[in-house]
This record gives sequence, structure tokens and C-alpha cells, in this order.
Amino acid sequence: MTRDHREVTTIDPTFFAEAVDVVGANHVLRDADVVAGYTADWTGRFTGTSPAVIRPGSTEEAQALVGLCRRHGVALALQGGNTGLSGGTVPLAGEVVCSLRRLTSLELDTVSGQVSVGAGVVLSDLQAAAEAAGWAYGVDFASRGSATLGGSVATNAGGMRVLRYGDTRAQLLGLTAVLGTGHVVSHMGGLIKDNTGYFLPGILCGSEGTLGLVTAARLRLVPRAPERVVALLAFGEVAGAIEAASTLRRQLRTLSAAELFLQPGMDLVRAHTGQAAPFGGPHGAYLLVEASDDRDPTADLSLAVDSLPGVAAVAVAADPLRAAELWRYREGHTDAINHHGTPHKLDVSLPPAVLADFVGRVPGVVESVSSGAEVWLFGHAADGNVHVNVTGIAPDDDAVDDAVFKLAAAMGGSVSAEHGIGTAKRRWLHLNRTEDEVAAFGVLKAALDPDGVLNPSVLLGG
Ligand code: 2HG
Ligand code: ZN
Repeated sequence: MTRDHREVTTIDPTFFAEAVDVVGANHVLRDADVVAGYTADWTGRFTGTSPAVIRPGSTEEAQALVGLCRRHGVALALQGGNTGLSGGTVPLAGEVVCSLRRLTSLELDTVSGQVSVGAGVVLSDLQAAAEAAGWAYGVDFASRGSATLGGSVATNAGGMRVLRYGDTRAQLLGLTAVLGTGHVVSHMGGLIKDNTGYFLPGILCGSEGTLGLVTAARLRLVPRAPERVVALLAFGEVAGAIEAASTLRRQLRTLSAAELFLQPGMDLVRAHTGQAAPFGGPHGAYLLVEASDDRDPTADLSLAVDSLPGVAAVAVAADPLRAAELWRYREGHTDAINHHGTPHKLDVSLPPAVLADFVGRVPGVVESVSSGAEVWLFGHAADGNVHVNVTGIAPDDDAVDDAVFKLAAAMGGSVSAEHGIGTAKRRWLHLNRTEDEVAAFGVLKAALDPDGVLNPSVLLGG
């Protein structure tokens, strides 16, 4: 399905010849079948077209490529692992895809507890390298096996450990990026105290590739917490589960995740994975909690869970295999939903006080605009982030998106908690950002990417 598709401008063939001079013939991919592997998003909701995929192998090559694009008036759609869920990696306006996956350098500094990574390093590879060196990386999310650090930084990726370590921005000490002007900004020294002017990583992180092409990042690591225990708690009501997440944040110092999901999602995941039911009966809500530390946190977790009101059933797993099984009920949602139908991904966040009310109201709001739609609700209970997934509606039917985003904004929430605006949510940016804020975004865009060569379809390109 092609959504919001625009005219593809013709590109002068000398552009491709010059691109070959920059990155080498093996890294200018023009075979239509190969290029097609880069033009759709993971969910299948957004598809674009592109004349080529170009894969720079260094910051210098990326800089030369940006210069080439400016001279030829060619726009780039930047792509890492292509795991984004807001259509932000898709060449909707016929952009040339720029894949950063070749930038896989990884240098650990075990003394400072920091790492320098190329944009193409895959999250799970960083996590494994950090663990092997006696450290850990504080960000984790389900697409860890394909998502890259460049994309993670560009979108300020969140995930399930935000409650403990913060989002990607909170790990970011510096980065290297090629701005749309062609300047390379590189600040990778990793000094913890360094008040020497504008903190450019803070502007580039979360800018979704619209201001600069991130080629590397300097990230902080956190102490390992190798002893883990996971508990799945069942509640009669969503409000009980959300209240419990908040209590555990206060009472369990070792809490490292508090994930919410509901019975329909549990049933869908089980139908997809073949897993057994964790408990006898159906329940109003589930909260998956994890505690981790350098000493076994099972006793602390059990004590904290025992004092929670409204818990209808509990399964505790310290054994890694059983713990992974419990995690699969939650992490299996994205796959199971995609298997069920092409989803609309409405990644919102709400203030804690209204989160349960929002979850309760969403199905009625969706039903009121689309009677055939199915709603799947899950997310990160401790940081107010609900993933409203909706199937059973056409990919380009925005009525449900509109209704859910308006409800979230009216209740004090955000239309994009952690997935970004991408191309999917440009229409609703104004629900969270004032006219002056959007104008300031435009000023930054014009200053740092004056020719509009970087991700022109993303965030502001409505
Ligand atoms: C998660 O929390 C990811 O698992 C994906 O952010 C959410 O599939 C989704 O909507
Ligand atoms: Zn998430």
C-alpha cells in the first residue's frame, strides 16, 4: 500500500556515477528487487519507491554523499535496521535510500564505562559486547536483534528499561553526524562535564534524521545487573495493574521493567506462539515485572509483590528459560499482531493519573469511528506509554488514528511516546506542539539542512 505518495523527480545519471566514485560500485545498489527490500516498513503499512540504495562506509563517505545530494538536488531517506514503526525510514517521495548498516565499528572504554559505536551497530551486539566487558547498555527493546544504534539515536528510542536508565538521549554523551549543510559535527570524547556551548547531540537525538545523518555515537554504559527475576501478575482491572507499577517503582529499588498487557493480547500471542496459559482464568490486565541486581532480587521482589493489593494470580520465574517464557507473552505482541493484520501503530503516552482511564476509553473511541476495527493495548506501564495497535482497517484510513491521537492529547498525553513522528504522524504534530514550536523546528531545519536533502518526508514534511 502506498500512502501519501509524491512525484518522483528524475535524477541525473551522473549522480549515480559520482556516488560510485564515493562509496564504490558494490555500495550503490540499483537492482529493483534488491532496492525493494529497503522501500517498505516493517509493518507493511508504508511503502515507497526508490531508484537506489547507497551505503557509505565512513563518515567521510557520508559527507561526500551529502555534498553530492546538495549539488544534484537529490534527497535521502536514511535507514538503519528498518525497524521503525512510524514510517520514518520509507522513501515516500522517491528518495534515494541511504543505508548506514556498514558503519559497524565498536570501541569499548571499560575504564570510563563508555562505548563509541558506528551507526550500523545492532543493539543486541552492543548489549553483548558491553556485558562481555563487565558493563551493560541501559536501553533495551524487542527489535534488539535488528535495530541499529544510529536509528536508536536518531529517534531517541525508549523501550522497557526507561524507568530505570532513561531513554537513548539519557545515554548519549556525544555523536558524529553529517549535517545537511555538509558540516561534520563530531564530539566523541565522552567527558561527563563539558559545558562548552550548544549540546548538538541533544538536538540531533530525536530529530529523526531531518537535521543530520548520524554516523557514530558515544554512549554511557551502566553497571551489570546479572541476577534477574521476572513475575507475571494478573489483576481484575487495568487500574490495579497501573497502580501496582507505580507502587513497585517506589518500593522496589531493583525494578527494571513493568509491562502492561490485556487478555485479548495474551490470547493472540498464545495463538501465535503456542505457549500454554500462565493461569487458569481470563483476567482484566497483566503486569510483567522484572527486578535485576548483582545479587538475587527474588526475595525483594516477592516481598514487594506480596504487599500489592488486587493481585489475582502470580507466576514468578528466576530460571532464565521460564523468565524468557513470561517475557514472550509481552514481547510476542508485535509479531502476533503483525501476523494477524497490518496494524496502525498509535504509540502514545499519558500522565500516570489518567492512564487507566485512557486505556478504558480507547476501545469505545475506536468503535465509534470504525466498527470493524480490533484494538490491542499494551505497553510500558511505569512510564505512561501505551501501544495502541489497531487492525482491521485499511492502511490509509486515518480516522482511528485521528480519534485516538485527539483523545490522548485531550487527556494531556503525547501522540508519540517513543516511536517518533516519522511519516505516519506528521498530521498530528500540532496536537502536542504549538505553532511557535513548529516554526522553531522549521528554522532549525532550514539552518541545518538548507537544501532539504535529509529525510524530507519525515517529521515536518507534511
Ligand atoms: C514494544 O514496546 C515496541 O514492544 C513495539 O515499542 C510496540 O509493536 C508496537 O506497537
Ligand atoms: Zn514500546
